[in-house]
Amino acid sequence: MAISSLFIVTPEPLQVSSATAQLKPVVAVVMGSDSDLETLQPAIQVLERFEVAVEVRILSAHRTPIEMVAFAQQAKSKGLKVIIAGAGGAAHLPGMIASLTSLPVIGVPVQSKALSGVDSMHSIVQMPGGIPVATVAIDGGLNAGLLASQILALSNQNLEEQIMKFREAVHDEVTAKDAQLIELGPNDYLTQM
Ligand code: RP5
Repeated sequence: MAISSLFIVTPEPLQVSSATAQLKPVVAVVMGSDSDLETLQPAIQVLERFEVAVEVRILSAHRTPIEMVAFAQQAKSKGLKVIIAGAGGAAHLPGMIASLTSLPVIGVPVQSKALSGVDSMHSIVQMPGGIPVATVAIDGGLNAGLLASQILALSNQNLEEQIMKFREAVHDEVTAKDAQLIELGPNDYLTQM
């Protein structure tokens, strides 16, 4: 087994069934720019892995505010349950969307060139009282997808079982690495990383 990290953990190959692709989306993954897509991709992939139907959009709080408002206002009536919103820099998108819907919004601060994403994180995490946004780590797309899944799993036992299976895979990956570290010792382990 190669030692390098398996994240995103894939004990089974990622397969999006055509049935999932046709389902009505319950999670939206929205981003301020296509340059954010790579950061959001782990969220999309883990949701698809759990067969959660996803809508993916580019909606900018600054560049396409009218489209962003329309999306947020219609989100609940369209059947969406959770919104993941990623943005970088002056990252107003998650907060603006949260102000226009009662759906839970998970913000993903995208690493910016100038300030390494600290600007994005502060913009997203420092919401004023009254309009919450749940904020994951800078570039924390995977955790955003997992958190959205956990929210949906409150009323979906099958999904909860899949999340627990995923956690088992995460656990097994670490214990396998631990065993290999014990066997090889740190110097040889490092050369194989
Ligand atoms: C934000 O500005 C986007 O979320 C993106 O992270 C950042 C830079 O956008 P581009 O200049 O790459 O389009 O609105």
